[in-house]
Amino acid sequence: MDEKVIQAPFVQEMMDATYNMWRMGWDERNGGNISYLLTEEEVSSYLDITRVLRNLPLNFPVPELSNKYFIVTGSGKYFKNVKGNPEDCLGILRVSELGDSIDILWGLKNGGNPTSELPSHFMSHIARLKVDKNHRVIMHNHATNVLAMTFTHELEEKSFTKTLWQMCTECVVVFPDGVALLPWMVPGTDLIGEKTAEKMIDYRVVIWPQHGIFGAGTTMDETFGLIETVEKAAQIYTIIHSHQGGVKQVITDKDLIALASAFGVTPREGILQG
Ligand code: 2HA
Ligand code: ZN
Repeated sequence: MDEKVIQAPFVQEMMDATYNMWRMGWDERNGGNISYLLTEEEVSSYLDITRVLRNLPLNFPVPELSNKYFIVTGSGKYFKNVKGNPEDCLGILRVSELGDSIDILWGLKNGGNPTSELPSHFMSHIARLKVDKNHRVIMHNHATNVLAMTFTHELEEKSFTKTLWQMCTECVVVFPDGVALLPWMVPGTDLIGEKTAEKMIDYRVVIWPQHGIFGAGTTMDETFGLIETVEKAAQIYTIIHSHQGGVKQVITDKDLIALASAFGVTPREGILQG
């Protein structure tokens, strides 16, 4: 039975995504976490959904997610190791009817718990589902250059977004809504979950200064690609700002407006002039 679960496309996607994120250097040690909303049909094709292994209480009730299924990374698990040991590092769970506990249906085999960032993940899923019925994935990691840029760039959403849009031609097309920023906060808490989710109503990217990035999307590829694109822009920013010669030319506001128009996206208001 468990062999069958490991063959499930959604388990394979978690194994590939975590490995790729580690390979990119974004998930040192146990850094990073992913949660992926699944349908009952998907889960029941691979698993007996009436067989509950464990029930864990939630101290932040999520009645909005009542009876919803997720596959999540485990607390303290190393992304490097997920591919080799998915049943230990991942868990498939169902939120209870009242939204005050979760049933573990598969995985987290050695008594593990879901990601320490579960409040941020669950609250962000609730926020994204309000604005996007196809929403499915929340992904967090410690993307190196995004983190670096939160030391060297002012922490203001509009100017941070504009700088990212200016770094690579495709950025405004990939994230026309821009990026949101929180103040530095203690991770793993309900409070950072609430603040992240408030931003997720309007944004698919939320940056935690000096910590990392949260991305939301409808598929694993799209969410990974979103974070990858923000990270690439932040890398360009860091490279050019450590270059002695400085910046000689930029993508202008006029260029970005022409680009958005050519690709049929609407950049968030109040960032570009012209
Ligand atoms: O250790 O990334 O934010 C997992 C994390 C916490
Ligand atoms: Zn983190």
